[in-house]
Amino acid sequence: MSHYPEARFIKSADAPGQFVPDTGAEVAFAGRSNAGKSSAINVIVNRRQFARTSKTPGRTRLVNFFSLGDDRRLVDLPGYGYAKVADRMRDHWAGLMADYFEARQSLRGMFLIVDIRRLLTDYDRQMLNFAESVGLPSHILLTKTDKLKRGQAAKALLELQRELADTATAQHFSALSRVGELEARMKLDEFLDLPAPN
Ligand SMILES: Nc1nc2c(ncn2[C@@H]2O[C@H](COP(=O)(O)OP(=O)(O)O)[C@@H](O)[C@H]2O)c(=O)[nH]1
Ligand SMILES: [Mg+2]
Repeated sequence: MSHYPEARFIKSADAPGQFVPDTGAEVAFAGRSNAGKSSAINVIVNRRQFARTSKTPGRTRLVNFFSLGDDRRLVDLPGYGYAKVADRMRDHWAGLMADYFEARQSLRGMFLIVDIRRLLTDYDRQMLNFAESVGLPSHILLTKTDKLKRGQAAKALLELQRELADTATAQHFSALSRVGELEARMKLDEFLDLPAPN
């Protein structure tokens, strides 16, 4: 049984005019391509194939809105990170992200999905900056922890937490072993329950 039984895809947007009405509360999910964002969303919502794992042509470049019921939303943000993204595409992406973070009154926080073997990339730092610039809390899922030995995984999390200091919280996660599933869901609910910033 899903923790969000009413979860459903609403729509994809390529420009602010296509965003869904800005009411209620939403949490944005960001992550470099292939970090494991779609897999993490599927585990948190507890539905196989909810946010399609890997490449749904087109969708990966769009802002995808999902309803969680009760005017609460999960928003799957476009990632980049393939070496050869054209400058023009990257500019469009940066503009769309800036518009999204500045426009959304209903935005309560960001989940950033990071591959534990890669740690923070320039993309991740940009996303943390977007959230911080509009005063939003960020939470990092250090995913694919199943790929590392326990000691290595613990060390990676500690190093990340030291680097982040107060800018974000972080936890271990694995879509494969489902490590961190409950913690992630609790954090998502916590963000969705935050009051609107003034
Ligand atoms: N071992 C392992 N593989 C994962 C995990 N999460 C995702 N993957 C794999 O990583 C690849 C990219 O995952 P996907 O969710 O599509 O990444 P996205 O591009 O960020 O949405 C796929 O082959 C997944 O099966 C995880 O926690 N553990
Ligand atoms: Mg994906």
